[in-house]
Amino acid sequence: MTDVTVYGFPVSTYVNIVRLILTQKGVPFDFHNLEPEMGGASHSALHPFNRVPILKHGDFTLYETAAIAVYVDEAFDGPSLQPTDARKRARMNQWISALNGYYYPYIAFHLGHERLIYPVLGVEPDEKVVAVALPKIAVGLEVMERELEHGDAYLVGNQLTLADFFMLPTMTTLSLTPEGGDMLAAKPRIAAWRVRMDALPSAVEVRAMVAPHIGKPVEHARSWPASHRPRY
Ligand SMILES: N[C@@H](CCC(=O)N[C@@H](CS)C(=O)NCC(=O)O)C(=O)O
Repeated sequence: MTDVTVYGFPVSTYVNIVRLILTQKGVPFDFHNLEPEMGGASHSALHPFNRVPILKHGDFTLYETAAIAVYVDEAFDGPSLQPTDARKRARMNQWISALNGYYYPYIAFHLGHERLIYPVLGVEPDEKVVAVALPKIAVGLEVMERELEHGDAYLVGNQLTLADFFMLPTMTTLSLTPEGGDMLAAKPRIAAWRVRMDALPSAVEVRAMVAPHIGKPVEHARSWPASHRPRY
């Protein structure tokens, strides 16, 4: 019995950030698969911008992953995933903002859609979108590799923080694309960080939730070439 529900579609990068953080905190939750409702009235009632995830905790409903992540960390027991030191917390928030602004858009939204989501739906990939994304992704990977050069276990020193959980699903998506696999092969520190992250019991548990849905059509994405695809 739990009073926490995550709403979203199963392969969503942002949904999986929230599932990872809840699992890491030891918070039991139900998952409501919104796939058949995406874009409809019941979805809009939960998220006025028609995105996922949405978190319900009792009578409290919240959208936007950064807000949900901090709420979960602060509202529930379990080891804190936010540093107490102001500069380290700022660094964590820098990573979260960078994920939202630079990593997720080029890796998941552009490359991931063209290579992983559209082909399964029989939609021809737009190679121009891929070509524009790749150099942007290369910059992001160089930044991350450099930051990990200090020998720290995680993105903000040796404390596992929300930042690591924000980055993990996007890096996993990248690794599933042929271009991403090649780019990551040349980044040993990111590889070591991924091995560490993937071995966390929370990551193992969430991977098992997602696995049955990998490679299956995301039906509501049929409208994305018209609504979401960048035009160059
Ligand atoms: N700013 C939002 C972004 C969430 C987002 O873009 N989610 C994607 C899935 S990873 C989504 O809802 N896509 C559905 C759609 O656009 O139809 C957040 O941080 O939660």
